[in-house]
Amino acid sequence: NNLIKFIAALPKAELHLHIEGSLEPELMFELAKRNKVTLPFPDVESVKAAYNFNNLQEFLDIYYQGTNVLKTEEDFCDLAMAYFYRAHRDNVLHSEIFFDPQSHTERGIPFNVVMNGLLAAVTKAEAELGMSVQLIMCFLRHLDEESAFATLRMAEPFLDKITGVGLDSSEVGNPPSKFRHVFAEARQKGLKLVAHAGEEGDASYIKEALDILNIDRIDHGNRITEDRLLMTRAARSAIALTICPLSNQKLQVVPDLRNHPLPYLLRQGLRVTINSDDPAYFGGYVNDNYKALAEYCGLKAADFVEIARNSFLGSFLPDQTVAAYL
Ligand code: ES4
Ligand code: ZN
Repeated sequence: NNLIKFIAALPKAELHLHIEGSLEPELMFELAKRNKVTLPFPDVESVKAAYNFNNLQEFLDIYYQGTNVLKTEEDFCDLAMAYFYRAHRDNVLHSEIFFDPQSHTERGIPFNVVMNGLLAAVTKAEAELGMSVQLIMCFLRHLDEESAFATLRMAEPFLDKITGVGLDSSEVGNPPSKFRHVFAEARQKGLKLVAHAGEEGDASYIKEALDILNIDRIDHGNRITEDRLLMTRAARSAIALTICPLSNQKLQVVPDLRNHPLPYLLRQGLRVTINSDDPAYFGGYVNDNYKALAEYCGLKAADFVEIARNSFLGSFLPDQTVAAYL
């Protein structure tokens, strides 16, 4: 109980959060009503009952379905504000949020609508809550590289407001190398690079993301434990891993949290962080994810201090700003 309070009071950064994955069923119904969209569920309870996933794909199918209620700038702003208020309550001082433009442009929502809505929320969160926020635009890896290039071109007018690009969606069968050219171009434009790797895919996906895409941070990366040399390399280069315990449990990546690799990775000197991924779908925001590691893996206050510190060290904030948080 003291540890729970300690976790709640720790200043932290969140580095792995899909804004579309923060869409709570209550807001989903409100937006469905506002936009006259018919949901395949009669009520909030039956939506929640459907959140039982055996793997990443089962989750993604329902996650993309949820995004159908998002239509206007106001919708995107409301979605993001709901997350910022919630994260602020968890003492999140800085957040780097993912968004999936292709899941919206593919269903006819203009790129600018997504951007303007999210940017309005970022401005509001910075002013009202004193949070800092950065945007990371993700490419959907189940789509082809040409579609990712088209998305990067649409982002051109907003590049000063986008910190980096990422890679998400169905991992197995869609290796990082599929996106080598578009990541190289994003790098040339001065963007930071991240990629989901080693969530369901094996350690070779992490190695490719580092060697071929030149990523600055690894999203998930749990399966790095399978490659000892890669683990040593990650520890030496102090590359951050954005680990999401409740996500791993809900998607059966780590069915029993008592077997979660995070404590081992921390002891091996890797820069691990704790994040919520898709909190509306996985049953908890960032503090709940910290708590899960306390409860199931016995992590202690000093471990959480290190992890919270890692969250700022692994962020894309300027060095001076990071130093002020440590
Ligand atoms: C995601 Cl947990 C996860 N993995 C891959 N892609 C995603 N998109 C949203 N959540
Ligand atoms: Zn994710």
